[in-house]
Amino acid sequence: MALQAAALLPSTFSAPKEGKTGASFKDSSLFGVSVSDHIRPDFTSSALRCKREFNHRTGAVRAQTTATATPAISRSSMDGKKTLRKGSVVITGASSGLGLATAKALAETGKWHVIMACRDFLKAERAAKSAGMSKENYTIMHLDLASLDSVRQFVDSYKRSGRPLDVLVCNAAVYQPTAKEPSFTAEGFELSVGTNHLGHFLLSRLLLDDLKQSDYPSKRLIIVGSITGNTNTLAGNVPPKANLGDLRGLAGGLNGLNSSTMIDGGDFDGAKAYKDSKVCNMLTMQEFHRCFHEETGITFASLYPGCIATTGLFREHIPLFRLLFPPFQKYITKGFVSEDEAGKRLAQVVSDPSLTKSGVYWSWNKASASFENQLSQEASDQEKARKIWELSEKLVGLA
Ligand code: NDP
Ligand code: PMR
Repeated sequence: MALQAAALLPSTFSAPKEGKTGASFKDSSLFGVSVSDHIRPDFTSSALRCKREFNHRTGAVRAQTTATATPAISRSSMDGKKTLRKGSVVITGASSGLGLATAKALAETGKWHVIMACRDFLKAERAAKSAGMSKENYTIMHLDLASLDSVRQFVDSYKRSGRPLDVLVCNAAVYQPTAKEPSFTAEGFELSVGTNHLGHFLLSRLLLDDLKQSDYPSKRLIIVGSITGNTNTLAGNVPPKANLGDLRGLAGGLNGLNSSTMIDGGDFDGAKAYKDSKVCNMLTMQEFHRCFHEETGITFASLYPGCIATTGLFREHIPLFRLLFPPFQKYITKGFVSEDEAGKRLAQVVSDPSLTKSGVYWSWNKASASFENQLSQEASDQEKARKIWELSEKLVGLA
């Protein structure tokens, strides 16, 4: 399959300029400002989607006044030193691969409590143990992104737990490259887009207010993207290419009954559905940024962590692919990164004080330095982002 794909590659690619960092590390939102408490916006309501204009009219931005049981920064009465409480970070799909490596990297610092939001509780518990994570640094909570009821239940339990939410990482994903027929989420959406995009869309929307309430110095919503959704790269030009078309399949509910299972309305293709879902992830991050960064101070970011060719993502691929993919990425494309290294990269996007710029798609160069990458035309199309947002709101029951 890999060789077939190579033969189909077009000859003109413009890969992103690695190593050139266009990143501006200045960001006024590091010490968060947020909307006045008396105007508590309902972030789940479609009518109040872009509240920036609302703020401009009312001038309602002022310093955060939300009372929390344990303020993020407190001054010790003994020596007057400022101390920062542990950050609370929710990571979806933390039972393996990138999510687990990130959970481990953050837990090891002792500065983070990681909420591992996983569909398989036992698997997550075993994974945390074998990664050597200490009990006091993590909590496992059940979340099945392929069920919107489960997403809502997770959000309810999280809110009831009374924990602050400082960072949310939308990491979980499924990839079905060999599926001949589509499979579906509990609500009947094609599984890859249903899980990777729609499940995360509902989760982030329902938790946005909790992030806003956080008094942590830098609060963030991170949605993991990928190079394979970006057709301005070599990897993104390996067929089947991501293409959301006019969104007719998404508008029809991706159910394979009265609509196509594919966003663009085409025939089912599991590999394309995954890549399309990654484009949705990257567009959603940008729409969040446009609508909510200014008024909430939340940093919205996406990233391509490198090719982590050994993870469970390829579990449904043919055995020959699983055998050849890691050496191919290591020695031919040189895009390979270990799970550990990728986990450190995502942990950086979670906690590094220099990565607070919002609306950015982060990548890393060969020296493992982060840089702001360029998204493909489709993955940065504002009009498409807005339409996907509106259609997704309808599908998940927010509009
Ligand atoms: P893994 O398969 O190792 O991890 C995926 C995680 O998602 C698993 O923990 C899995 O749970 C979880 N998951 C799947 N379905 C659901 C669901 N319905 N509800 C809750 N959790 C679910 O793959 P990776 O670590 O590689 O992937 C992590 C992220 O990295 C994805 O967003 C992927 O797109 C992205 N990425 C990966 C790259 C790579 O080269 N591997 C490259 C670029 C981006 P379980 O353990 O129960 O199966
Ligand atoms: Mg790809 C610099 C070149 C590069 C990089 C960084 C990746 C990453 N890949 C590259 C090139 C190529 N790949 C080339 C030239 C080929 C044809 C031989 C090729 C093939 C290929 C296949 C068949 N690559 C793949 C597949 C998959 O099934 C993976 C996929 O698309 O999953 C959706 C994949 C990937 N290549 C990558 C990365 C990161 C993946 C995993 C995709 C992801 O997680 O988004």
